[in-house]
Amino acid sequence: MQIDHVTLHELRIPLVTPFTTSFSTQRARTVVAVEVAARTEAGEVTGWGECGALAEPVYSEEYASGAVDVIERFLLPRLMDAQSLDLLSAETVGEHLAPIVGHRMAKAAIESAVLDAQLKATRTSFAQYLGVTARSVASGVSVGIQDSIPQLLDVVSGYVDEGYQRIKLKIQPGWDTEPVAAVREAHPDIPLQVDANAAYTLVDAAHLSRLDAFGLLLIEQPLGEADMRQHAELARVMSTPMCLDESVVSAEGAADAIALGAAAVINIKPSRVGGYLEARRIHDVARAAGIAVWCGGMLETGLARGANAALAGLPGFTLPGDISASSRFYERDLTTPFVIENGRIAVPTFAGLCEEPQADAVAEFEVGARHLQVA
Ligand code: OSB
Ligand code: MG
Repeated sequence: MQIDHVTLHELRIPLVTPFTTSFSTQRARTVVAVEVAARTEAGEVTGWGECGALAEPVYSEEYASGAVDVIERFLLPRLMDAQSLDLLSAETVGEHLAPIVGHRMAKAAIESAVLDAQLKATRTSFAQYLGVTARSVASGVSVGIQDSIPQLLDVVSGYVDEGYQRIKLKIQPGWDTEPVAAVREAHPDIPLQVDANAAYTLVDAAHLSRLDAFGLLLIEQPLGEADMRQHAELARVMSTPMCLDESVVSAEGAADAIALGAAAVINIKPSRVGGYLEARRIHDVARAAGIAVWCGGMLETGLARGANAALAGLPGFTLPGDISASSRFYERDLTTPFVIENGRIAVPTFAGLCEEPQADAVAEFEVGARHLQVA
């Protein structure tokens, strides 16, 4: 494959409701989307890749405008060196970009765009590429921190009525045992889990253990990103299964977390770990170790939501993912919206990772674009 032209789109898409986590309140999603125009044996194709980085470095150290900078200054030049030797394919992107440290969400966006182009050129769906035969995956929803418990109960009931099969509550100090108790009381049988986004320390172990009373599927990332040993210690005092998100950014890290007893479950977010190919490797490592995984999200648009659904069709994804309908976050998506049907999201059958975004949607939400002639 030869890439002739790359466009870095910066979009700002309003959310249907603010999304509050322990680290921020978001009212809109800033999305960097990489568009590559490539020449392949099958002719000219366009590929798209979404960058998971948020506008601010609050979930991880990456942020949207930083991703634009590192893509333009450091990642694309590496790719172009590779393509001058005719070594470019989706499977080699990771190796070409490996000399640049970190910046996994930026790398994932490029790998996704190249993979999308490659699959479109060969008229292959992402599910076919992965060997996924599942036609749909269970849909879970991530519920942000609310202003009050009655409001939380309203929001959760709305999602239960829409058919979501699993509820994830964001928690933080001061918003944990009470909201969880209230939701559990209102929905005694709903699969329920919590996500703290690193808002606690090991000193809170006794307090967090009070969550054990609510029959949760798991507790996600209670402690800091670097606190692997402390997560292992907390896992020993809690009966709720320990799940890592922020702390696992590679297959090697997943192997370490499992060996240390820091993770009984892993949230696999393709963007966090550098792309779908590394996400697959983490799935393989976890499955071999008997560790459950599920597919997390970064408020993906239609450029990545379907690819997440396809990934979640792999057999190790035994828990419902944060793979909700487009309408969970967006009134208007960039592509045909993903819908929830009987609590499930369909695994896409179109070629590539995503549908080509609608030009008028891109125009509506675009706040900036960089056109890079690279050939
Ligand atoms: O920790 O899982 C998280 C969104 C942004 C950053 C971090 C997280 C989240 C979510 C939303 O929980 C998941 C989704 O996309 O539905
Ligand atoms: Mg999380």
